[in-house]
Amino acid sequence: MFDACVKHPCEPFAGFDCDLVIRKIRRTKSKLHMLFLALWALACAQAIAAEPTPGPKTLPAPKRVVIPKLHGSVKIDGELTESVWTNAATLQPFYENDGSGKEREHTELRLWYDDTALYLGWICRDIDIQATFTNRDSKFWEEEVVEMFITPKALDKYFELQWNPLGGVFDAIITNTLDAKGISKAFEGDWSFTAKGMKSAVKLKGTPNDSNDKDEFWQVEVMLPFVDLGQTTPKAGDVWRGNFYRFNRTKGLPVEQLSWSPTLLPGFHQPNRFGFLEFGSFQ
Ligand SMILES: [Ca+2]
Ligand SMILES: [Ca+2]
Ligand SMILES: [Ca+2]
Repeated sequence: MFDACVKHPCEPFAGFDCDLVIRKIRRTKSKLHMLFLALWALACAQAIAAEPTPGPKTLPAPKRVVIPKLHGSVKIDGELTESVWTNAATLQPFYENDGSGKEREHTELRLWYDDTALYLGWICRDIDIQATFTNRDSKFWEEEVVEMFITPKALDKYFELQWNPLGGVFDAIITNTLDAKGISKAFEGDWSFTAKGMKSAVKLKGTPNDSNDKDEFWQVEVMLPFVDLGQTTPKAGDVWRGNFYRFNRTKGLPVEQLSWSPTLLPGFHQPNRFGFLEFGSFQ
């Protein structure tokens, strides 16, 4: 509308200062434009502020795995060479826990169980292995570590177990306070818990804490008796909740906070986002 007037001369309006009218119209147009932009920015800001934090139920479903029940003896020495490992469930690859992408290197976790225990076989490709802690219940997540969070039932109370490249072990029972949407508000750990019957061993190829050369991998073999978790052997079809995580560091690059089933919420301690661990039948 304004452009139409500007394009056409103002002859019918003799006595008017046509240029002045056009300048006023342009100023008015400019002010309206600014006002429109300001209102639009305000509306956008309000929309962003009003956008609710996504609840666990609005996010993609967590992953699910069937853990096979197998029979086979293993020597817990860090070597995953026993034939039973080839029939285990395999979880791979791992992803950034915030959903921002796939891991830089490669993580693989093998899982199976028998009448007495759950078995985990971790294989972590790693060109720069970084670990110095060895004491039980060290803050391994400040270096490099793989972790399992697992619960047979309640989501606000679960076990946290960790293994690092030097054979270090962390075990605790976590109590997590969840809000109405099921998002973690706060959590605390009872580090005095000890998985007394658990056995684990590491095999490593590389030179930890020397970033000038290129390492290859570290792996962990774990046998965790169900009795350590206060449980009897699960029946086929039982479903527990759990997730598997890894902290990976590489000199000069951001720390990777990896998970099998990304929580897509802040942090690893989001039990409503744990995966579904179904115990399978005997194979
Ligand atoms: Ca072995
Ligand atoms: Ca402990
Ligand atoms: Ca590393």
